[in-house]
Amino acid sequence: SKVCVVGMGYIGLPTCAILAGHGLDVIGVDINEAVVEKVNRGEIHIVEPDLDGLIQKVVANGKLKAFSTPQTADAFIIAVPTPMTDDRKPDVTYVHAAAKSIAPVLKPGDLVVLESTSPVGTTRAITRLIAELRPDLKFPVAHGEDADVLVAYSPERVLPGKVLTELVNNDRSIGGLSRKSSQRAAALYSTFVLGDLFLTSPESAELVKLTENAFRDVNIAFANEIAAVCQHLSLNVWEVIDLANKHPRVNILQPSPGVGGHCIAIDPYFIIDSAPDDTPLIASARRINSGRPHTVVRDIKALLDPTAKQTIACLGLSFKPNIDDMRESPAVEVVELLSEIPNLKIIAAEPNARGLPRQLEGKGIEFTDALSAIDQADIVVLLVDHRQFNLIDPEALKDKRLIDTRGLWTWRKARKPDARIEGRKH
Ligand code: SAJ
Repeated sequence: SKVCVVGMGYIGLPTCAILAGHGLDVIGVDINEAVVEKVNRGEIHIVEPDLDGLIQKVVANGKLKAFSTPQTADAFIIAVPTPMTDDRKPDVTYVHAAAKSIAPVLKPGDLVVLESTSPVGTTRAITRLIAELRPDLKFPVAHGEDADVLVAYSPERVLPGKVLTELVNNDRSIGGLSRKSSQRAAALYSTFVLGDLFLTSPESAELVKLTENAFRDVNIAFANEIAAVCQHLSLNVWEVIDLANKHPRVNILQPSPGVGGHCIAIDPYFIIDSAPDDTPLIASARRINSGRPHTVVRDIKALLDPTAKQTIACLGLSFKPNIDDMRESPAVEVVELLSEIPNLKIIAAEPNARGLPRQLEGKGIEFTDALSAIDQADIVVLLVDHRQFNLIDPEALKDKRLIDTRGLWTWRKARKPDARIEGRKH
């Protein structure tokens, strides 16, 4: 059977690769011509381990072909971005546009699956949108089990950096607009998913996805709140959390200079927008996490001598360790805030990138490798716990004032060997 994947980004492209790798004929669609051309040459435009080889193979054997508009197929997967507007509301423009773009090529028996993270109600809304454009077809919004086009929501939940393994191994929720819709979607996913498939309603599946990311945000906010408490009491938060986590039913996440990326810092707002009066905890977690870059800058300012010219080394710019993605990165926000401080020379290092991200350009910030940044600096701030930074010789940091926002040097490497008495179960 033939599958048409609309959107060849961080989710769509790996999905194309996996489907085609399992022998299905795949049509990849993207409105960006450059992406279409690149994929048709067997190349990729995103960074994801092992994806390049797989795309090269499935383009070479003719299983994946890219186009700039949807083509006839038996199943359609929509995987386009759902960004947030400036007033923190979900922007479903791309999802609506993608849905409209497939309407002309739909035929009886086809399946449409929305995978994009979406506010509750989106799957039903786009089905109505398509139904208006195709009055000749029966959709499950008006015709239930008698519909001749099937529609479902099934969110992606893969971790960037592990997309190819998580696409296959993670369980999935599948919310069909009818029972037949869920079953058809399950049949499609079972061609490559080894995890379990759980059938539910589209609205529940939509909220499930948002809930997963809000859960992580709230839990990171908890760790960040404990970090603030520890700072107030002059205690080491890394030690406190580490020891609390020895409890069999406690599993606290790690404090950080903030929460970045395109999902966890955004999806909670989609829940808040749906039920503003019922989400004080989720809203408060967002405030805690988005205030973290300012806390780091406040701590740095406290170390500065306002009368002298000083140099600060900022280590790491990506939004989490061992990736190159600097979108919505709290590390970038910290550096941006620092660039407003007079008399402070900033040297940034990001071992996974070749230079500064656009929003840091033209601000007099130098970009170099970690060791030479440290060498020139009075103050060193660790913003991302990249594995390269773990290998830095403590000697190099000896005479520096340090701010370790990830606990890499101040706890993970400084754990006292005599602070543990092994129990007899070992
Ligand atoms: N972070 C902390 N402390 C922690 C863990 C993470 O501050 O203990 C920060 C990271 O530094 C980073 C941010 O949170 O800035 C997000 O990183 P992440 O690794 O937690 O998650 P993402 O954004 O890469 O991917 C998430 C995943 N969701 C969950 O784990 C619930 C992934 O499974 C989703 O598919 C993805 O969002 C998505 O696309 O929605």
